[in-house]
Order: sequence, then structure tokens, then C-alpha cells
Amino acid sequence: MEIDDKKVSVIIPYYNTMEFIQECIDSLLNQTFSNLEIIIINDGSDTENTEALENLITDNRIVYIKNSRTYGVAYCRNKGIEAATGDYIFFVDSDDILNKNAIELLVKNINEFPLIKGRTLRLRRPKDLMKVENYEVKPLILKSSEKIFNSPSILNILFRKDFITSMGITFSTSNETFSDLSGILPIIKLNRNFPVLQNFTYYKRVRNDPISNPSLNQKPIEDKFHDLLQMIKELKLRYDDSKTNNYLDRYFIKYYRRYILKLFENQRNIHDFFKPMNEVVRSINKDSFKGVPFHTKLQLKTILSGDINKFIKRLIVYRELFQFKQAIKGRTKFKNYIYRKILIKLPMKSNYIVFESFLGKHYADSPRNIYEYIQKQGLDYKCIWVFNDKKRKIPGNAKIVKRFSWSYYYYFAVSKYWVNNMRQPLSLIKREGNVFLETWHGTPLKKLVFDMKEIHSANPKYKVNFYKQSRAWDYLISPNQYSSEIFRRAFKFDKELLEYGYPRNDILYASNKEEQARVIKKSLGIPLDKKVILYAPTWRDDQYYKPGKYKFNLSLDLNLMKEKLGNDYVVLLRMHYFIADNIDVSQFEGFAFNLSKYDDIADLYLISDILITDYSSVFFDYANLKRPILFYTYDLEKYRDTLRGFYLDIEKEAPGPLLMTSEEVVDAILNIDKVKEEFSEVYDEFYQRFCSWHDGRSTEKIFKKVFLNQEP
Ligand code: C2G
Repeated sequence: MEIDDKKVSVIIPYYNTMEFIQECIDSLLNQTFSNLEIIIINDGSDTENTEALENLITDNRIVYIKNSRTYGVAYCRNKGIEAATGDYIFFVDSDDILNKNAIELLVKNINEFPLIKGRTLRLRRPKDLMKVENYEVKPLILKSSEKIFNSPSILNILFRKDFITSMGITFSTSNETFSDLSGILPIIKLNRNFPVLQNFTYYKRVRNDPISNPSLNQKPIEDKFHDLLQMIKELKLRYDDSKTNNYLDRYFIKYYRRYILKLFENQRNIHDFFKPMNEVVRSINKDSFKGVPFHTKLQLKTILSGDINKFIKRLIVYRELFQFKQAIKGRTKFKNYIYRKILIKLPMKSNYIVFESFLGKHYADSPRNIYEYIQKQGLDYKCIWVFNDKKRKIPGNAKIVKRFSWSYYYYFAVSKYWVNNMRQPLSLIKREGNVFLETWHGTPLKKLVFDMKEIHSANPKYKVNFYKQSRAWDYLISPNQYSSEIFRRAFKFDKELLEYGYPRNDILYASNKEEQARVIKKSLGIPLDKKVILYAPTWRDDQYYKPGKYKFNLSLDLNLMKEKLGNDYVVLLRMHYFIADNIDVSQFEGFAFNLSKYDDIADLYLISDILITDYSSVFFDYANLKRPILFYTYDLEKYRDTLRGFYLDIEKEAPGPLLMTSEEVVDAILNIDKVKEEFSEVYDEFYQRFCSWHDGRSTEKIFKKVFLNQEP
């Protein structure tokens, strides 16, 4: 018998997940096993999401069911079971993806068993899809139902349809979450072993944006705990056998242990949950306490006793001990602990300002301008600068502190003002009265945070972390109207935007900028009789060693450039601050200068005659000088279409040509006057749109607004 003689009904509840559904459906339509019935139940999604789904229903294997309103995932799965005509049933979530041969492998290996489970891989970023090679099928292993449902999920299991019906497997619709438990219990009750495939068959998506559209799993912990308690109570009324009761007890204790501290960070939750917890704990069989840590047992006994005050006291002792135990696991953890417990309780100093730029790597960017303004005016502030290197020397009387040192925590704890051009570490706590000026560091070309669909970069928690960090910002500087609109949306920023242009660009309007340029050139040993080309590319999200440490391959042909341009030009290479690779220019002495470690790129703008960049925001700033800009965009398609996505149509709106090879770059430089002429109109429009808020007084205006509360 061919395996395709059997039909598999795949059941997919759908609720407002249009950004994921296509990948999900495609992964089913492209299965090596084709005898499928794909039942999609639209659970009252909004119009836009409904239309998006309906446009994808093109294959006649799809059965579409539309609920009149939202009933929840359990209801949809029950409806799917009723509608299923296949020999097997398989549940998939609408944001997940199946491996190409998932169904085939499961059908081939189920043999006489009523169900078979595949392995699941967490899908955090697109790269994870590559992790599953087409390796050989590994031998099946048998596992007890309790092990199989160690985490209670009905996904990635192929069931015989007649097993589902004869066991009466349905899902309880009384709660939004934990309905899987109700479908699982009849199987637990059976008390037998089932086969597990060792191959990965299912990609479970960990959604990267739990802020805008959380999955059920990403719902607030309070909601989930409420549902769990309800579900356990409901199921305990239905099942009186020891197997299912032990399973529920063990799951409850596991969940309780894992989330207790987080859940009861908020005191109100203790009052809300104490009674329902007491009801559940009363039903726990004493055997389930075996192997449970002492402190958990003690807490559960106190819950059982019904004495809420005693419970609160025990919880406090437990929290203190737990935090202390965590704190002594490492030096940074310990500093953080002291910071949270002691330092932030010290009196706040109303004239202290902590400055940080590019994660402590550079003395640069808008924080530097604000600091220098204060120094020049001789104002009565104590300024603290954060650097990775304690020995850094900067002009003025700032106190230098090393990032993550004791003094770092002390000054962040007591300083009223924080000025930063990047995101602050999550561990820093904003105190009552603290004022956070976020300067940010560029007009965005590449899409940011909540405007991004996929996260390719090293940290898949980018969106959630960004959201938490940006809640602490009181002011955010915007360089142009275009950025204001993006920051509001992409950062979900709803506090005060300072629409005065970037302080960092004031220097580009200085009346003595030629003089300044000469001084800078001399200090860097750059010949005064040569013209200067600055090459300042950005970083690539998918090329990293670890978070914050990125790779870069120089694809600009320096040999060719030296040969064709060496008589008249020198080249300055300026890598992005995330780039960990060091570019060796020793063989191009006198022609190429690696200034990646140089503090402030604004100085390099001043001394250069031409800028070459790619997708870096540097060109928005450089355009303030109205000097020629070339775009060396050798990986445009990948960068724009896969990695990031752009806000601008760079092919039409860039104030210079997009060049794909070093030859084209050289050619454009040799004909730079022609390039200037060709782009003069686009450049003027570009300047109007992105630079016109700048007049050399951005620093002063922002200082007055934030520190003196004066309208500039
Ligand atoms: N930068 C630099 N040298 C480079 C690239 C960037 O000094 N080779 C500095 C510039 O000040 C630039 C800033 O870092 O404006 C930000 O760099 P981007 O390349 O734009 O990249 P990113 O750090 O991802 O900034 O909204 C801002 C951007 O969209 C994000």
C-alpha cells in the first residue's frame, strides 16, 4: 500500500496572523506527502487579516471555515476535528512552519500506534530554518505519554482520526490559554508509551513582536496563571484517576516554581491569586511533593494553611535569598544587585549628567556636543563620561568612568540626567525624577524595530528589549520631519520629540570649518595637497560573531583605487562601531588610512571631499555639507530585500549614484563633476527634506529645552 492512500487532515486555527500565514500554508502545500486536507478556521480575524488569508486560498486541498466571531483556539480545533475527513489529524498553528517531509516521515513511521510525535525546533530568526539538514531518518524511540507532554502542547503530533474520536479528545473552550491540557489528559490517562521521531519536523515560531501582536504564549503571565488555575480545577472535576491528577499536580508545581517571583513582583497579584491557588493546592496529592525543593514545599504548605500574611513573609524571604544567590554568581551580577538594592536609594544629585556615546566606544556624536556646550559656557554641572577604557582622556573636567564598573553604577544611580545616543543596558533603572535625553544616532534609511518584520541580527529579542529601553526616554532628538514620523511609529515613542536637528551636525555649519579641517588633517598626518575620499559603510545584520561584534569584508578594491586615483586622492576607511574585524591597510601606506577607531566621524566629514557609503545613515549628515556622495551598494538586493527593507526608494531618492563595482566607483570619482551635475536637482530636494532643520544651533536649542526648560 502506498502511504499516499491515507489522507491527513491538518487543522490550523487562524487569528490575525496574516504576516505568518503564507509561510505556514506554503510549507503544507510543498509537503512531500500530498494527500492533505488543510482545514483553516478563521476565528473572527479583522477584515485586513481575513482578506489576506482568503487571497491565499487557491489550492483545492484547503477547506476554509469562517467563524462569525472570535471563539478561541480550542473551539477552532474542535471544529476542525468535526470537519476532518482524513485518516489522520495533525494540528498546526498559523504562525508555524513544517519541514518539507514532516508529514511523510510521521505517516511512514506511525505503524500501528495511535499517535506519533516529531521533534520541534524553535524558530527565532529566518536563519534557524537552515538548521535542519536533510539527514537520514533516525530510529524511533518510545516515550511515556507524560514525557511526550512534558510541556503540554498538542502540536507536532500525528493522530489517528479514529483514536481522537474513540478517546473523545476535544478541547475545553472555557479559557484562552492552556486548552491543550484538556486534549492531552485522555492520552495521559491511557498510561502507555508512544513513538517519537528524532528528526525535526516542526518549526515553532517565537514571535519577535510580543508587544504589537503577542501569541497566546506571550500573553501576560497573570492571564496565563489565571487560566491555568481554572483549567486545573475544571479538569480535576472531570478526572479522578491518579495518573491524570499527578500529571496536573506536577505541571502546576513546575509552573508555580518557574513563574512565582515574576508573578508576585506585583503584590496585588498575591491577593488576587491566593484563594484560587489555595483551592488548587488543596487538591494536590502529597506524593507530588516528592523531589520538590524545600522552600517551594514550605510556600505550598503556607498556601494550604490559608494564611496570606505568612505566605507574603515567606515569599519575601525567598525572593531575597534567591536574588542574593543570583548576585553572587558573578561580578557584574553582584554590582547590579548592589545597584538595585542600595545605590539607587541614595539621594539624587540634581546637577549630575552622565554621558555615553556608541556604547562607550567613542567620544563623539550629539552627547559630545552637548557636553562641550556645557564646558564652553562654564555651567555648574558635574559631567560624567562613560568609556570602555578607563584611561580615556577628553577635553574639559569630566569624570571618566569605565563602563560597568562600580563608579558607573554609582553615577547612573545618583545622576539626575542621562544623555545617550544608543540604547542603555536593560539593567539600568530609571528613578523618579531622572531625566533621560536620548539623542539617537542617525536618520533611518534601513527599517527599524517595529517596522521590521524579521530580525536577522544577533539578538532575536531586539523588539522587546528596544521597547523596554525606550520607555525610559523622556526626550528624543529628531533631525527631520521624516525621522519624527518614523520614530513615533517604529519606536512606539510617545513622549517629547525635540525637532531641532542633530547637535552632532552643528560643526558642519561652523564659520571656521575650513580652518578646523586643516587642523584635523594635520593631526592625522593626511597630506594637505591631496583630496580626501571617506569610505564609511554600515554593518550587515546577518554577519556576526556575537551580539555587538560584527564581521566585515572590505570589497572596495584599494589596489585599483590607488592605481587610478593615488596621485590626487587619499582614502579614509571608517568602519561602523559594531565591526570587530580590523582592516589591514599597511600595504597602502600614504594612500589608505584606517580611521575606524577615530572618535568623531563628523571631523572626517569636514576633511573629506567625497563620501562613499552604502546604507549607513552617514549620508543624511554628510549632505549638510552639500558635497558629493557615492553609494557603493554591491549587496543592495540582499540588504534591502532580505535583511532590512528601506524607508526610501534609494534608487530614486539617493543624492548620488548607486555603484555595484569598484570600477564604477573609480569611474564616478574620475568624473565627479559630471556626477555632481547629474544629481544636483535630487541633491537639492534631498537637502530640503533631510537637512533643513540644521542651522548650527541644534545643541544650544536642545540644551535650553532639556536642562533649562526654556523654549528655544
Ligand atoms: N557611523 C560611523 N562610521 C560608520 C558608520 C556609522 O561613525 N562607518 C556612525 C555615524 O554617526 C552614523 C551612526 O554611526 O550616523 C549610525 O550608523 P548606521 O550605519 O546608520 O547604522 P546603525 O548604527 O544601525 O544606525 O537611525 C539610525 C540608523 O538607522 C541605525
